[in-house]
Amino acid sequence: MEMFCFQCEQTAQCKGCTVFGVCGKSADTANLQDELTSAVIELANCNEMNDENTNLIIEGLFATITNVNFNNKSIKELTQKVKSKISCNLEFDINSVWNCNEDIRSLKSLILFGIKGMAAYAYHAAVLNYKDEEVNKYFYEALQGISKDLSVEELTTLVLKTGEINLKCMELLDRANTETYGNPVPTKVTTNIVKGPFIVVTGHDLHDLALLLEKTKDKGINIYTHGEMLPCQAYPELKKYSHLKGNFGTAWQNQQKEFDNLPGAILFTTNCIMPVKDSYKDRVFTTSVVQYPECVHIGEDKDFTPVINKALELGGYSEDKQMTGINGGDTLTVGFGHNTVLSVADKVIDAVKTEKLKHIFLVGGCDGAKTGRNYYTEFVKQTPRDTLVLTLACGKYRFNDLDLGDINGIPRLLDMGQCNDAYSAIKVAVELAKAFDCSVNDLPLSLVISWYEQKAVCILLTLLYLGIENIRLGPNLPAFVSPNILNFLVDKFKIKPITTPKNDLKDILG
Ligand code: SF4
Ligand code: SF3
Repeated sequence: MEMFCFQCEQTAQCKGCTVFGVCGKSADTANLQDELTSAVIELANCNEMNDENTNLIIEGLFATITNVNFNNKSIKELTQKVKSKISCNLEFDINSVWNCNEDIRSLKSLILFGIKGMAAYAYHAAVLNYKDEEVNKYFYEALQGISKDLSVEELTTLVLKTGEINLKCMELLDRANTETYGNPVPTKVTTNIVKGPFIVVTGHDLHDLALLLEKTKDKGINIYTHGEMLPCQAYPELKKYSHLKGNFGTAWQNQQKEFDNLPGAILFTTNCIMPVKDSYKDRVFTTSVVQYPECVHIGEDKDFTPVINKALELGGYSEDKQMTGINGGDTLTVGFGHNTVLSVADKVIDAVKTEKLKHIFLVGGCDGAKTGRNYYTEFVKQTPRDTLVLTLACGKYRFNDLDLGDINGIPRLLDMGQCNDAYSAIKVAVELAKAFDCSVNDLPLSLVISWYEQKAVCILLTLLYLGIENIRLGPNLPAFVSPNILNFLVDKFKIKPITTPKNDLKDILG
């Protein structure tokens, strides 16, 4: 075996990538990422918590998320930086986790992959100067737990605590984003591209987008969001820029096709970057934790000059270009975060009471390459007209160009934002439960989740920590969940795999 990685949904044969990553990660890169993870665990065990150590832990974990960093040189440099700070002689090798008893491995993987996702959220919040002592402290506790000889019970407690702390972390990021850029407001976004030079910005980092918008405002360059950047169009302090023109393309797994010979520059601020093809390698730029060999990296000075120059050099399309989402629609509506949805809570409650609204679905999570993922398109298409669909994260590209109509003036499809905006969905569910004086599980609400990478893992753990039952998960169950741990999740939380849209809808709606 040349490598071992089973952290994402597309892992080879639903077991593990052992020769080369399905994501394009080579064995070298995978092993360097393992070395980085081991070093981060040593640091968390040996050192006191301080800002410098915490930043290294967060960056180290974030860099190993699926489709973030393919650049061996930068992974080695980061590992050296972490190693140079380690203040004791502990030697830890993450392979000891991959090789241990399958239930322990499963629980430790849930914790490790969960805190990787949480590290991404903590990183975005920290960029905006929002930090939380409890969140930061937990990185050390969880990493120590992974290296210790703990029982199944002790590890299960840590798994659920990961969900608890991730809720705090998502709340922190929500505050960071909304206090810095305002509360998202409903906004219609076009998928069409105007002629002339342009830059496509992808990933999850609002701060990078804000900086680029400011730097390009008088340059005759238009900016388009892509992937998880789409919800940024709804934040008042970002949408105020008139050259933020629309959204380019669909979810991450289509980038090799959509970026092929693109006459514009592309800036990656986070995952998901796929192996970059020669036909557009010269126009891909990375920043923050994302890196790809041979692609220019914009460093901490955030000097976007090379991106701007490339956009000007390429010149964009010579005529306006009509483009659509995967179902043929050319308008996407965003901006239904907790603030907007709760402002019409009375209407929603009234519609439920008068039976105009029978059920609410949360259909969200990651998108991915598996063909079975059209389940989510079909599911949403088949939801009855007296139901609402809340959505978030990049899985929504499967259906966000559909016009589902409205109920009492409330659009039936409500885009709550990025994956981290699962916080909004939770807040809305909790408020509705209060209004109906019942538990979240007793609401006419069902969660149909798609997962791919580790941010989805921490969100799932948060939902489990909150005691939310009957989550439908797809397109596959994680390879790192052992049969015993799966039985536990099924018994305690009634978690279930998706089947077919028709069966699942019938089961949910009775
Ligand atoms: Fe395989 Fe996913 Fe790991 Fe990539 S991230 S090596 S696809 S399990
Ligand atoms: Fe998507 Fe990569 Fe997970 Fe933020 S961009 S959700 S997969």
